[in-house]
Amino acid sequence: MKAFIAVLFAALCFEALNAQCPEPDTLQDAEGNKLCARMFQHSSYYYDQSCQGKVLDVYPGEDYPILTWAWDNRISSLVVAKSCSLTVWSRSKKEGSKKTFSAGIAYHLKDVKDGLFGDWNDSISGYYCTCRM
Ligand SMILES: [Ca+2]
Repeated sequence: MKAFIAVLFAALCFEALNAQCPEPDTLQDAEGNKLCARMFQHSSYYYDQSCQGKVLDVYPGEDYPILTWAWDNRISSLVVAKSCSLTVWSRSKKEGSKKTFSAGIAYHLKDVKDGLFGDWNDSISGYYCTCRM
């Protein structure tokens, strides 16, 4: 089981070849399966390069209250697929602040406020993603 998780994790960890954020209407994985969301390690000042670094593919119905160390507090941009919504938490086990993103592109999580002074850049520690069928 551990080996399987390691392989799966490696597969999910490819780097974005094209830093342009994918379109919510056509979001799919490398094999053509429908995704619920895709999250990225880095963003950029330039909108057309704002989905950079490591890529985390999120499938419909995925519920991860605890992120691995490789992703905890690292996500800087994300795309939510059409008809889907992604709920994130700022602390693991669905604690801390909570925010729901509907279909669309969040180019800069730095610009998404969390309370009065905080923002969501490098702040996501858990997520749940769901799509209307
Ligand atoms: Ca980051």
